[in-house]
Amino acid sequence: TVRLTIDGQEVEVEKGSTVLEAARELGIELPTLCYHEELTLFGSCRVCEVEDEETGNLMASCVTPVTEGMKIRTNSSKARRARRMNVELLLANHPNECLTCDRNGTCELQQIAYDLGVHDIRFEGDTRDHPIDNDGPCLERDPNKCILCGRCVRVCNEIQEVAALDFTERGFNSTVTTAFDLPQSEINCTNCGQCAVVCPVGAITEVSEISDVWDALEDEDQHVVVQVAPAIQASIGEEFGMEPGTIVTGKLVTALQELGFDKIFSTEFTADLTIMEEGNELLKRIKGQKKLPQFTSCCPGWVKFCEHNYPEYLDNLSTAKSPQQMFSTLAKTYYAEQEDIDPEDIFTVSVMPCTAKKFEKNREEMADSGHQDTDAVLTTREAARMIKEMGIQFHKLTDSKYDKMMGAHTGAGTIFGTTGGVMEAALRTAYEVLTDDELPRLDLTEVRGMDGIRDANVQLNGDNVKVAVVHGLKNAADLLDKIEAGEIEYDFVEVMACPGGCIGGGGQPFASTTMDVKAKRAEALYQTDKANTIRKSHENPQIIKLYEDYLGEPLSSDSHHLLHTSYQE
Ligand code: HC0
Ligand code: SF4
Repeated sequence: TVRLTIDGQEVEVEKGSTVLEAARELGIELPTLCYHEELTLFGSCRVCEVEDEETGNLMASCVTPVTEGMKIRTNSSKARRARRMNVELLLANHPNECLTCDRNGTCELQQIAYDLGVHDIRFEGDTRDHPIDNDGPCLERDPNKCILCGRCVRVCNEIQEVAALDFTERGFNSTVTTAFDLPQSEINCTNCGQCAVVCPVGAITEVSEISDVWDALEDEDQHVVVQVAPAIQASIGEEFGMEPGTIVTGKLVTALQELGFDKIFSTEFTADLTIMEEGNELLKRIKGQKKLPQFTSCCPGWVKFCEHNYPEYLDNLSTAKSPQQMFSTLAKTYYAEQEDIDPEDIFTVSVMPCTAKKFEKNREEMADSGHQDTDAVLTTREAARMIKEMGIQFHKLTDSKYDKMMGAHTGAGTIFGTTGGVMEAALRTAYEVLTDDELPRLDLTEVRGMDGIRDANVQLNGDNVKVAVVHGLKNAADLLDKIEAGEIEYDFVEVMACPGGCIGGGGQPFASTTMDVKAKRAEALYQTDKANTIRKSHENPQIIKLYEDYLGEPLSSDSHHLLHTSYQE
């Protein structure tokens, strides 16, 4: 360990720690912009500068390693002036659009400028005039707002191993962009949105579909149906000042009623349906009819990653559509028929923790109902914004329940929202379908947790089934490479593009990109599962009824037509 003094207080930290970490150990908060605890150190923004008491030198605390006997002052006037000046320099060529910026109120630069008391900007900088990239359905990139902190570049390289973004040019012309400056929608970007989540300012945001949804809600001829993804209930409360992991399912349903949706349903319903289809597909593959391992296919970021980088594994992807897409197809077929509504008049909205779901809905295969199945996708942030726009006092709302039929769900559907949840849900059902016995233990803790790659052996009717769970695309790539090299072998693998699974999705509240926040959201979903009286997908009474009344059985020809899809190299 190393001992040092910060602002007169002694602290002992591990060798190799940084001054920033030592300061945080003492509860001293320093402003940061380029720093992110899940990413490598960068040290470009210098808003975390502190002063060495002995030499009077300034240093960026986030990249300076501690040394024995060091004496640091974080709040000397020299350090404070330096930090303020660095922020002024950033602001000197930053567009003055705070009031209309998507990140107004959640922008880290805005907050730091306020906290450091930046009142006037002494430098006159030229503003930049780069074109905005909003070609695709998911993400919008405004390089003029970019402060070159490199968090997006690092998350895309280090966590996702996609490397879609990088710095180009130098000095004033320096910017972050794609190879050949192509639109982000035309490259290998998976639309995962992790770059947007870590961006401290408004340089990368989702493409908003809020106005499409308002239009539909105001159109009296449209029957507007909304589905809410499992992860939303554990995170949207944060947008209204609640603690991460506060479950707000009932309040959210009430809020969506107040917004004017005609029916409020849950994606957990079709998560249960996915298990029925995907689980039976797995059993079929294990009986030797198709390729193993089977990979889950519900995460559109992962699907696109596989299409781009591992096309030789496309036959291993489950053909089951994601719950979002199964839901929308059924809303315009099964539900339309049951309720006697012309599917032409149904507008389907989903509230998703994800930016890639906006891409998924636009895939040309996603029209099995005879119409585009999903009409609009709102991220958690967009849904919260609509609730705020209506002036709804979210925390004061009473609880309501999802509408019947496509709102019925089990605990298995709920845990889909966290890494490992799809696997656990699938195993609960596969076990009982195969063995005809009741599962001795419902909490399959082997596949829980936040480790990047987890695996387990499960006994299914005398067969040893090897399963694995990965989250974060770099972890997925590592696993695939090992499979390819013959180093490991699995029967069933769950892949989620975002660290933590959907609870850490690219559409989630900004304030919380750290693993401990994600762990709290995950824990909340597990608790919700535990509190449900029905915890296995095949016991969902509405799913049983759906098969009886409409689909026949899992993998029937109707199921194939409506609930399964194909992939593109
Ligand atoms: Fe997910 Fe989903 S669990 S991808 O993580 O499968 O986005 O929450 O809605 O579709 O159900 C996201 C979350 C979903 C889907 C479900 C799956
Ligand atoms: Fe990289 Fe994901 Fe951002 Fe695309 S959306 S640039 S893959 S981090």
